[in-house]
Amino acid sequence: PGVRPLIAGNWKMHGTLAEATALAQGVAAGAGGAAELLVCPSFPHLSAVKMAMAGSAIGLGAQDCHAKPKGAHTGDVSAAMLKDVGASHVILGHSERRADHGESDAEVKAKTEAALAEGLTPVVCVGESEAQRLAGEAEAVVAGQLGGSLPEGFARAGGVVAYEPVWAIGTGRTPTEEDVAAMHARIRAELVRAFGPAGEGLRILYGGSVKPGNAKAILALPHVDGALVGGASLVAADFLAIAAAV
Ligand code: G2H
Repeated sequence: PGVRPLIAGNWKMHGTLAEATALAQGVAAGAGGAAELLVCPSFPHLSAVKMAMAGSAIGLGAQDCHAKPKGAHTGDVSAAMLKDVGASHVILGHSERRADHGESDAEVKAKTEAALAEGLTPVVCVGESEAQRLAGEAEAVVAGQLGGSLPEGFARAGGVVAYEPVWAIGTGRTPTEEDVAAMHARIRAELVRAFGPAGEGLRILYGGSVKPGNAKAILALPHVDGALVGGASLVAADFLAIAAAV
């Protein structure tokens, strides 16, 4: 209550330019309601998606940025470049990047600082592996990731945290409602500990196999201020159904 929910679509490495454009048009055509909407296409599709959503209030996010403002970094993209093509947000430290590219908390923190310096809103992802959950370490792991990944200016800039248990990503499995609620309460406590009262107003998204069928129950939980949606965000009607479950 008090925090406007954010429903973010993480399109990952999917689709053609034509498909991304059509998806953006479909989302824009059906947008409305209580939630703020954000879509995060791959880099080559950002500009076209921005144009396809022109006139809508839907935010545009990227899925990564480099920690440095510019330079000899072949294949990388700076926060300034994202800002320049109209992005408002950037997802950082997604578990797929932590796994595929070995991104550490320190690197995620540096990237988050770069995003903040450009006025982009970071969506910083954290989450435990299945082995860590089974070992009873989930909350400690996530608290450690938050401590290592969130820079000082994060709260001032209205940064977003996404809790994505790695074992729930793209698997169709989700934690129990109790486990989601407990983790989000812990994340809230960590944010307040780190940032004081400003931590109360920051959005904490849940991500991992969110679908139209489970969105309502998840979004009703305390300290769940929205969702980061992967697979289901690739179908405009499903993404909009999740947004309507807020
Ligand atoms: C988790 C999520 C979006 P999915 O990565 O970030 O993907 O909804 O496909 O589990």
